Order: sequence, then structure tokens, then C-alpha cells
Amino acid sequence: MLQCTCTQAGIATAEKEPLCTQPDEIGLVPIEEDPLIGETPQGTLQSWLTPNPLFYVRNHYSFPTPEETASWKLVIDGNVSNQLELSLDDFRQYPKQTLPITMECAGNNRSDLQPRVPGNPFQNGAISTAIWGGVPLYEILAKVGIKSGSIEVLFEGMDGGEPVPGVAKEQYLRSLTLDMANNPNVLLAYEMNGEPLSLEHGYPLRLVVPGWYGMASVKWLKRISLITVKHRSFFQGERYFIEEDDGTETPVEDIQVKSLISWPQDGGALVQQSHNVSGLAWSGSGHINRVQVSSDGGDTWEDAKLVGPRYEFAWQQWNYSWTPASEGHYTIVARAEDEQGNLQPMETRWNKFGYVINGVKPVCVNVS
Ligand SMILES: Nc1nc2c(c(=O)[nH]1)N[C@H]1C(S)=C(S)[C@@H](COP(=O)(O)O)O[C@H]1N2
Ligand SMILES: [Mo]
Repeated sequence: MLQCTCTQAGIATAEKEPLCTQPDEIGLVPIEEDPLIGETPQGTLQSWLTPNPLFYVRNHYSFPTPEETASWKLVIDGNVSNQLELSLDDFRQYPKQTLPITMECAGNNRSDLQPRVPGNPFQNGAISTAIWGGVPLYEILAKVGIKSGSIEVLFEGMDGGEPVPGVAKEQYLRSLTLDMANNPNVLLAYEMNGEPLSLEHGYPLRLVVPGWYGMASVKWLKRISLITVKHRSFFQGERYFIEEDDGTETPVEDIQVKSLISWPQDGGALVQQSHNVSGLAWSGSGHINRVQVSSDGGDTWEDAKLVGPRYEFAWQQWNYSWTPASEGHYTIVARAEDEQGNLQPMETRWNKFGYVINGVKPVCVNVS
């Protein structure tokens, strides 16, 4: 059974159940100013779509200025027979593909990891969902005449700097295998929830890799190159991997199955009546097939109801009607299972950079 981390003294006065999913008006929860990093506020983590101003932001460097993006063009080069240079208008000539996609930072919930690790101390708000609009990457790749020997596609952002103090400057760089780059769901996006991308989310154009942690979705794209060797850079080699016990390194790629409880909030005080426990669940390996809820820290489980829109790459809303049997202190937990049968673990696997924190997270409430 999971233990509560709250203290009885920390328990607030009675909470009101939300009647609707109004987003908070307070803006992002700040983590860092430059590079800009902020997470989605808890009150917004019950809304299926995240309003653009409250979509979490995770930057490794200062982001481009409007002046720097004014004369923007995307270059596609490398091992190709037909190098291209495309403007935003060129992209708008293609039929627009839209897809709801949940993006989660690999370091989401890092502050829950014990023992603590360095890195942005995210709570559970480094995750958001938008309907992304743009052009499938493979359609553009089909135009450049990929030459034989190409094995990866490299994406370069307009932003760069010292990845950590003292390490040589580089651009933000990530690659995908040619296979993954040709996945029809990988988008070159210029729209987010029907609006042009904002500067902090990658204007004019960004990559969106559905089902993968956020680091793959390169913002402020300036160059796409076909390459003949495996790419290695700071953010693909020195970071975003998990060290296995035998010393090998597993790259952080697809989002592991996970859930969060939107309501009630941790430390809440509830009256003894029927309550609607609600939340979200997601996985990079397909639809969520089941969410279970426990009010005794994981000893016994009941199925929650899956509600709302159902898409492969977007999170799934769920709720569970709970009537506490008596007054007292309760530890509520939820766990998700995806269509591949992956079950959210009770405990996160500790790792030194604090990635893939997907163990169940208890919410403690007092019922009186
Ligand atoms: N060019 C560039 N792309 C980037 C990053 C960055 O620092 N520079 N950060 C990555 C990381 S770690 C995440 S989690 C997502 C966050 O996207 P968002 O800020 O739009 O939420 O962008 C990714 N793409
Ligand atoms: Mo991230």
C-alpha cells in the first residue's frame, strides 16, 4: 500500500467540486525565466485541450526574437538530390492535417523522484494537449529525392548555446530514423488549436512527434538534413537516455503509460457524500483501455469510466464515482493500462536525470 506524504496539519478546508472545467487564469507555473520554462497549472489539468497560453513551455536556450523569424525559410538538405527551401506560405499550400496530440516532457513529475535529482523540478504540469495543424513530414521528404545511404533525418532549431555551462555551444538538434520520420502521423506544425504557433511554442514551424516525449518535437525548425551516420549531440547522447543496471543506455523515446488525478487535489478536505474523482490517462503506445482507482492506497481497485474524446495520441479523460464508507483519511490512487497491455507501475524506476516518472501518485484527502 502507498503511504500518504501529506501531514494532517497540511489539510485544507472543504473543497468545492468543480462544476465545469474552467482553466485557471493565473498563467503558467514559473520554473525558469531564461530559458523560459513553465508548467501547466493544476487547475487546467482537467481540461482535455490545454488553452494555448497555459500549454507548458520547456526551452533549453533563449528563444528566437520576432526579427530573427521574419525572414524565415526552412532548408531541407543533406543526402538528397533536390535540396529545398520552403517558406511558411509554401507549407500552407499543402492540405492541412490536424491531429490532437498530448505532449509530455520527459522530466514531468521530476520533483516526485526520491532521492531527488538535479533538473527542472516539475510537478505534474509538464504535459499538455493541443490539436496540432500542419503538413505530414513524409510529404515533404517525398519531394527531396532521398539518396541511398540515408539512415536518419536531423532536425535543427534556430536556438542554441552552451547546453550546460562549459560545454561547447551547439544548436538544439535531434534526429529520427528514416522509418520514424516517414510515419504519417509525424507533423511539421504551424498551428496549435487553430491559431498560428506562438513564438514560445516554435513559430514559425515545429516538428511534432506523436507518442514520444517532448524533446523530439523540435521547435523553431530551420534545417532538416538527411544524414548517413547516426546523429549524436548533447541532447541526443548526453541526455535523454536511461542508464540500465548493466551499463547500457536506453534512449528516452515513447511516452510510458501514466495517469493523473485532476480532482480532488492532494490535501483536500471532503464531506462524506458521493464524489466524482476525475483525471486523465495517456500512453505513447496507443489508446488507454482501462483506468482503475483505489481509495486505500492500492490495496483494492475499481474500474473508472472512460469519458470524452478518444484518440490514439491524446490523453483520455476518466471519472469514478466514489462514496467514502466513513470519515477518515484516504489515499486515492489511479493507474492506467494501454491497449498494448502496458500497466502504469506503482513505482517509478529511479534514474539520475529524472526521466519517465510514471509511477502512481497518491492524492490524500480527509473525509469528515
Ligand atoms: N528548438 C528546440 N526545440 C525543443 C526544445 C528546445 O529547447 N529547443 N525543447 C524540447 C523539449 S525538452 C520539450 S518537452 C518540448 C516542449 O514543447 P513546448 O515548449 O511547446 O511545450 O519542446 C522540445 N523542442
Ligand atoms: Mo522536455
